[in-house]
This record gives sequence, structure tokens and C-alpha cells, in this order.
Amino acid sequence: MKKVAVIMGSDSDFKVVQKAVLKLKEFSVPYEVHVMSAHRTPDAAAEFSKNAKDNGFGVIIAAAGMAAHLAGVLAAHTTIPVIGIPIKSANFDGMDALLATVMMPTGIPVATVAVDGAANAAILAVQMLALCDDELSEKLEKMKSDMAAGVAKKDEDIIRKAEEL
Ligand code: RP5
Repeated sequence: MKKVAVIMGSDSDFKVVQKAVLKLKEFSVPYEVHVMSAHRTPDAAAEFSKNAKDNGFGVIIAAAGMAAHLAGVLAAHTTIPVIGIPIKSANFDGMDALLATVMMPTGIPVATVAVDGAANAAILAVQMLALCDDELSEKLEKMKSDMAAGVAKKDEDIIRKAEEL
């Protein structure tokens, strides 16, 4: 199976990014985690991305806050899909990172999830890999049916609670 690269702009992003790592573990998808910055280590980020396909990666997840150019820079150097996680920082509630991640020019897409949406980034990466992997696809089906069962249970509970008021 191809690996997922989980790249973050700073170790300070890991509190959020670990939710993506946990989700990839849940699906037993192989991954590598790195700190690389579009601004502080631009050459390392470009080099990683240029070689990602040859190094067995199928998807790159890139998380960054503030002027969040990491996902875009990684996407500029590869043809494998890049998923961006805008990280919320002290100012602007993450709107700065959201716009910097999502507003890519035509030709260089970054599939951007919600601000701090690390778990969804991992699920999207798994969905991409599952296009060529039936076992992964079945795990995704199970995740969806478990989720639906969870909501059905909450529905029953809330109906009962409302009746007991
Ligand atoms: C971004 O700047 C990083 O992704 C991080 O979200 C933010 C702050 O980085 P640190 O100053 O905490 O290293 O590049």
C-alpha cells in the first residue's frame, strides 16, 4: 500500500495533527510524519515533495498555520494529491491559514479541510488510497455504518429524554 506523508510546518502544530496520525493508525495505513516549513526550510520541503512519488507516497497531508503556504508549496512540486489542514493560531481564528491553504491557482489544487480538521484530512487520504484497495474501502464502509448506528442510538436516547421531561 502507498504511504501517507503527514507534514507540519512546526512541531507546535502537532497537537492538532496527531488526530490525523491516530486516524491513519486506525485504518492501518502506513505513514511518515515530518516537520518541514515552506518558509524556514523551503529547500527540504521542495525536495521531499519532488521525491514523494518515487519514495512510495500516495498522498501528502500538509498542516500549517498563519501564512500557511506549506500545502501549496508541496503541491507545486508533485502530481500526487495534497490535502491541506489550516491550523488555527492566536490571531484571526485560523482564517489566515484557511485562505492561504485553500486559495490556490488553477493547476495546483490543494484539497483543503476545515480549520484544524486533521481527522477529516486523514479520512480523505484513506478514501483516495481506497480507490485501489478493496480492504480499505470495506473499512471505510464500516466506519460510515458505525457512525450511522451511533446517530440512530443518539436519536433513540434523545426521544426518550424528551418524553421524560
Ligand atoms: C507555521 O507557523 C506553522 O505551521 C505554525 O502553525 C506557525 C507557528 O509556528 P511556530 O512559531 O510555533 O514554530 O509555519
